[in-house]
Amino acid sequence: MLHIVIPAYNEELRLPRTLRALRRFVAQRRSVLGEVEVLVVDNASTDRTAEVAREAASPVMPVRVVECLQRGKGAAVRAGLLASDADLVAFMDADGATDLTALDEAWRRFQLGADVVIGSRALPDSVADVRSCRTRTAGAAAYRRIARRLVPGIADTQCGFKVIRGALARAVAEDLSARGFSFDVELLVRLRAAGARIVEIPVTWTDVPGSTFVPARHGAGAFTELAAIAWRTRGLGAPIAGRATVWAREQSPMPLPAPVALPVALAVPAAASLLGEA
Ligand SMILES: Nc1nc2c(ncn2[C@@H]2O[C@H](COP(=O)(O)OP(=O)(O)O)[C@@H](O)[C@H]2O)c(=O)[nH]1
Ligand SMILES: [Mg+2]
Repeated sequence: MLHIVIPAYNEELRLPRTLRALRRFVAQRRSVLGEVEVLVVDNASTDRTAEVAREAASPVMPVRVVECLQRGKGAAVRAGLLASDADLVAFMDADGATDLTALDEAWRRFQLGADVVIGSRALPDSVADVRSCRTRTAGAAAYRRIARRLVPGIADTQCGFKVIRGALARAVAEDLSARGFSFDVELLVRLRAAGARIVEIPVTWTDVPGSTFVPARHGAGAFTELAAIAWRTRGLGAPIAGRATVWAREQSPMPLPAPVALPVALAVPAAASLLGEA
């Protein structure tokens, strides 16, 4: 069984189209994917997000609404992962930016032994129609440089499309503390530390207007959060050898201190120096 988590904050306009496309896709792939349920995580929306999600439910593709009162994409995805109980859990954005054929490729990679399959807009075969403003593009390049220090070898940590083996996703989600847009980096650091085999696949990605990421509002927070992640996960480092039992709760890393709220002026240089960038 596959659960697809969609974090959603005020997505009444973008979600219906995404759910329609997903339903068509799931109907075509039923024999391969088996049962598929969508978990829309309503992140304290003030619009009709929950209603439009429920309206999209069908026997082919049930839709469950999970409430998450704590704001932030990270908080929403975490709530969705913890609410799932499927063998495989995917998450993707409400805008449907990633072409759904990524699920076919992810499925194939799981058959070949992957534990985690992440979409990437930065591989030679990726097709990414990115139409960001200059501030976001420049910020994204700086962000990528720092993120790569935390998860070396991963070209695109921020693509909204990721699929994880269910038990692994739930074990790792328990420990996630990043609540904002940088949670992907913490997720990847922790998955790697758990010994998971992470495979990055090229995706076709279309820029969908109406992004909830506003550089002026979320940019600084994303960097601050990255610094906090670097600090919190500093002991995790190298993957644990072998992978048989690493997902058991008792083997999870030691408890970590509460999130550090650094002012951004300190956070970016701090992140850079923690990561050897300074
Ligand atoms: N900005 C924001 N997005 C959230 C929040 N909670 C969930 N989300 C969802 O996170 C996803 C972010 O994707 P999107 O807005 O397309 O951002 P982008 O793809 O990075 O430009 C969407 O599905 C949002 O609805 C939140 O508290 N704030
Ligand atoms: Mg988007």
